[in-house]
Amino acid sequence: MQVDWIIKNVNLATMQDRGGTPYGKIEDGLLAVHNKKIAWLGKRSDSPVFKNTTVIDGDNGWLTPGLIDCHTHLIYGGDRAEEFEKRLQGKSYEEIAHEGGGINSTVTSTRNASNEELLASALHRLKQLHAEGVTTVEIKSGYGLDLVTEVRMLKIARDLQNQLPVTVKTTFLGAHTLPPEFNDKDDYIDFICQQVMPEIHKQNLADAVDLFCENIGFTSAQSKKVFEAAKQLGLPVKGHVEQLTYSGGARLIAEFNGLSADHLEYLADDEAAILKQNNVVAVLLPAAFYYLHEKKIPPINALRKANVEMAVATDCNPGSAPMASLLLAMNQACVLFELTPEEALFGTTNCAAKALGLGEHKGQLQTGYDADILLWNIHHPAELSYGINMNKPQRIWVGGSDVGGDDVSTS
Ligand code: DI6
Ligand code: FE
Repeated sequence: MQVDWIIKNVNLATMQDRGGTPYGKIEDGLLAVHNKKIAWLGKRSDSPVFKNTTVIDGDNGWLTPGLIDCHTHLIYGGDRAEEFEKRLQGKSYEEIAHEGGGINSTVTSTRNASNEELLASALHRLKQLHAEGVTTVEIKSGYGLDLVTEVRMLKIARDLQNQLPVTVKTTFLGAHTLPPEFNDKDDYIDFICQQVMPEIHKQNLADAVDLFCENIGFTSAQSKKVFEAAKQLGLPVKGHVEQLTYSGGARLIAEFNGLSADHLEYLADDEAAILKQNNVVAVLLPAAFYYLHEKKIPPINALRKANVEMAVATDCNPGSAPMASLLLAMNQACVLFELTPEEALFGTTNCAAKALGLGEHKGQLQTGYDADILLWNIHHPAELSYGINMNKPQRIWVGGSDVGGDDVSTS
């Protein structure tokens, strides 16, 4: 068999669909890459003969799929450290939002920032994610809330893909909050549906449409209008729903066969089955829960029982989750939401790929899948959720190419 390279003396956490061994693990495995894809994987003792190929020694470490951060607001101007201080002096996230702070303070900073500034600060955060093994990232707009700035944000998101070896999926989040120049939420929804979304679609800047269905965001009737506009343009939908209160947004996403329902702290137990029936991935965002000091965790047992795919993401944003560490999100998912480390790793690989509509190409070590692969110097994959700032991948391959890692001395 002719391949570009193989790696042996390694254990594989394949993260293929569950039901088999934990983590889909294959000990003393071998993996072969050809033409940017995984060409073969299995037990070393079962492997075919690979002639004239580069052989890498995995030093008895573990291979996992490249990590996928399927929910971020990576691009924004300024920061909200002073708001963090106010919250610790007793003001709630909602109170700050009602006073014109919160998301709108970042909207002002983002509108005022140059493209270069926005790119540089987002690139810094993306480098942190990438150094931990993130090879695919979703990036939302939503801090422009006017046509010019939403377009700028999404163009910068697309451009980030040229700056680092990372796949970027973009999401239009026009329905994030009511911007200061509007008085009426319905008027604003009409504006984004009729003027902003079609233009963004025309320029091919968004892969999906998101919204904030919440008492400080938009009602489920307003959300429905946004989803209908997206559907007309053929764009898949997702949403920030049931985060701070119950709003019925998750049901709406299911009705539109959306990619994912994100946050879900206030999801009703019996709605888990509705998500499953409509193939909606539940995206858990424990960093926002942590920063906002929330009390109610998502109904994990109900989601588990209904076999809903659960993804885990950073939600990296300046207000409720100023955090650029997907491994820490996995740790928080375990400690705060009581996911198992295996579920957390499924959450940032297999399930995260499905949340982005990439389930056929990414998120698993599987023949024919993209060769986005990480090599970790660990004894067990649970270590990835267990340690805080203890692990970085030794080697990172994207589309089969070695793009670095923490230990280049093994090359
Ligand atoms: N929910 C979130 O977690 C982010 N947006 C949203 O709708 C937070 C946005 C922010 O506070 O800037
Ligand atoms: Fe978010």
